[in-house]
Amino acid sequence: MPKIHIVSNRLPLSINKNDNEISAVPSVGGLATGMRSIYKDYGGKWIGWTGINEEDILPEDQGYIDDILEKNSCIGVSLSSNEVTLFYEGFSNNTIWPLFHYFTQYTAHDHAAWDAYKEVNQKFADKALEVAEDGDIVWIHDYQLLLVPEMIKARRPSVTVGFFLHIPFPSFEVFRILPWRKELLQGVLGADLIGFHTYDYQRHFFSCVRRILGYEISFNKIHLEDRIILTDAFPMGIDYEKFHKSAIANIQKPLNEKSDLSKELEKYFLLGDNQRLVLSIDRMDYSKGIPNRLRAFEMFLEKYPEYIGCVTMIMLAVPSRDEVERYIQLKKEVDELVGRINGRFGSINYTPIWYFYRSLPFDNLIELYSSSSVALITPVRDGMNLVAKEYVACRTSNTGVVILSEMAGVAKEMGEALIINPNNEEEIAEAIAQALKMSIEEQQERMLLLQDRIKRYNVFKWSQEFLDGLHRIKEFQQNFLAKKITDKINQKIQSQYSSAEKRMIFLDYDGTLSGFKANPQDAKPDQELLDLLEDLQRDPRNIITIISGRDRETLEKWLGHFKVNLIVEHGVWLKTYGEEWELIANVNNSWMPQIRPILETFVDRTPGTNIEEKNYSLVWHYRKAEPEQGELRANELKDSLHTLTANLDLEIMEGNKVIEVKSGGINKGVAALRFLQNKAFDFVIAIGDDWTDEYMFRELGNHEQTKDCAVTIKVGLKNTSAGYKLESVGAVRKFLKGLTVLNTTKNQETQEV
Ligand code: GDG
Repeated sequence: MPKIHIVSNRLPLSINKNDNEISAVPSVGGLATGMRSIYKDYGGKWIGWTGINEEDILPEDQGYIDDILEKNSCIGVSLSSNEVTLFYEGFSNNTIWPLFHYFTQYTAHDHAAWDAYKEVNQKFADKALEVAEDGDIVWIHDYQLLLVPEMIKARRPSVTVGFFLHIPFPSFEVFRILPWRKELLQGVLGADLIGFHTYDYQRHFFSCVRRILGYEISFNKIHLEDRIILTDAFPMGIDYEKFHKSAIANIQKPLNEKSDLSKELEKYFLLGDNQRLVLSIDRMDYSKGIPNRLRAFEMFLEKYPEYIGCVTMIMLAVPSRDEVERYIQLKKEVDELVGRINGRFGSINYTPIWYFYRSLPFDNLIELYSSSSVALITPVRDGMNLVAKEYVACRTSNTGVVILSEMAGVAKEMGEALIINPNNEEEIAEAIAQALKMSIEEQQERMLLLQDRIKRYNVFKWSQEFLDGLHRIKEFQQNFLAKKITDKINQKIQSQYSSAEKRMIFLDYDGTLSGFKANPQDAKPDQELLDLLEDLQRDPRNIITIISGRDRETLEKWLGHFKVNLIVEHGVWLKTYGEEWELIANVNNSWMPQIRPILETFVDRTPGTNIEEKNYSLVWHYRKAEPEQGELRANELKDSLHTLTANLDLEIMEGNKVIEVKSGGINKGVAALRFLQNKAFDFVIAIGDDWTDEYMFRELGNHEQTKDCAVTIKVGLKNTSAGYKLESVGAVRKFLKGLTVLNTTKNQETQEV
């Protein structure tokens, strides 16, 4: 059974060193809870940083730490204090964190931090590679480790790699700001499955992948050069039962077992029937919208003075990154606001805000969730926000109201909450009043729906769905690779090739022999390709035909000096080497004046697009257009053309970022057969990458003369009627090179004989 390994910045246990004493405490966070059962059940390891700087570990501590790690199936990544500063506090928390939460003004661009990020990501990857064997699954978590998927995939492609991002993925306009945007995207794309909390984050990611790297995306799959990968939204859940049962146990606790906090809360409720608590829990972070929340609460007390004295906000702010200037400033602002509000509305027996700047034990957390009438959750950005779900799980009476920022991922799943814009303080103030006035029936109606959903899609279901996604994409990849040319198949083709006396080699040009370029003229043959064609044509048994959608002039200019035949404009023109161009079929171009204006309107409305006029076809190119708009317009154009061309005997062809209109009845298949007619070839190879080549694959595969001796090869991973697949232009060149080597060997042998 394949093992499942987890990689995250921190391990599921916290190793601390206080007064030279080492201690370890299991983490209680959602990630640790969700993953703990998985990696242990599947015999895997958890790879992460122990939390102690390398320099602080004495040689005598090491054995003890190793022991703890070993017992918990963990592998520690050791980091120096400098690495922690640059990789963790630096690039992770000073660059990615603010940028991904839309705080562009806080985003640092520091080269030393980026270098450290790369080096430390490599350290994590190396540790994972020490344990991950062929066929294992490695599941990597979060923004600190964006480069690890690619680092693992490059060294061990047989490992299935999953990646989950716990924070938002920002829109293209924000992500593009990063100087290292390409590297980060390439890094994550090493994964086979990439998971986000919401479809919005996934959508933003797609947009960045399309615009920055130019990869094609269909539904939720991304087509890389040599792989297809899957992305999906998996909203993370909580261990619902744990929270729910703890809340029940809390109610049933005998007085002598109650915590001090619990006793204080009971005293508070004894003050009167109207006493209500509004709860706020977060890390002290600028993304959490704490000042807005406080100002909104102030506005609420101002507008609804009847609540002064009986509504109290409990604010738990857990210290975080508290040595960083920005966080010190935030803390100062929050302290001042709390002081101002308490000073303004407080009295001897009323403190409007109970403010805790510390972390509380789990049991206290449950007590707060259980006792509060309202959960006030107003982050300005939040990947998910588990506090909202935990509050719902603890509401054993099915009452209570959640006020939720629309900027938190969790808002997508909690439509029954009161959804607010965190920047609209007035709206938040109104929502607090609405929540406090809401009837018990309405509260229960909303709460039951929330509970039902959150209970069902819990953290275990979440992790299981992610793993199912990984299996799904693996299966899909395997099916897709079913036609891949393996070493064994390659040997078979080579032996057929070697024994053939007269071979025809059909080669498409763009996307087959040469990669796509933004400007089509830049795809002219490079030296490697020229050498390759030179080697292929040298063998007198080979006849090479370049079969392309390009125009006559370009191909003749680029390749006319070789001993090759040319078929251009998808089969309109044909040129046997040494002879004149001939028209294959009776085509006309009288339709062009009718169709050209339509294409022109699309050019006018879609920046970055242009029209190419060939002798017998018109082509609308949209490779340089903004990708989503390009796709949208391409669909529109196809629609318009289909209606208009119905009576004109035209064909509308969709190539790679092109829509081409040409006279009907001509295609690469018809043209290829024309070339083969009455000629005794005993071996045919046809290689092409887009659907215009499918005509050729089909004709060669079905035709009496060729069906037994044609090897048809599709470049790329899409469905095809070709017999085989090669993943990229590089692979095509390597494959052909392999054939030319056979030429040389055979020729040498002949000479030696
Ligand atoms: C990321 C994303 C995403 C809080 N105070 C105390 C305490 N907590 C616990 C809560 C909750 C967790 O911390 C906070 O969860 P969040 O979801 O709000 O945020 P993070 O885990 O910091 O960060 C976030 C999450 O990953 C999961 O993908 O939701 O958007 O930023 O579980 O209960 N726990 C204890 N004492 C406290 O004082 N014991």
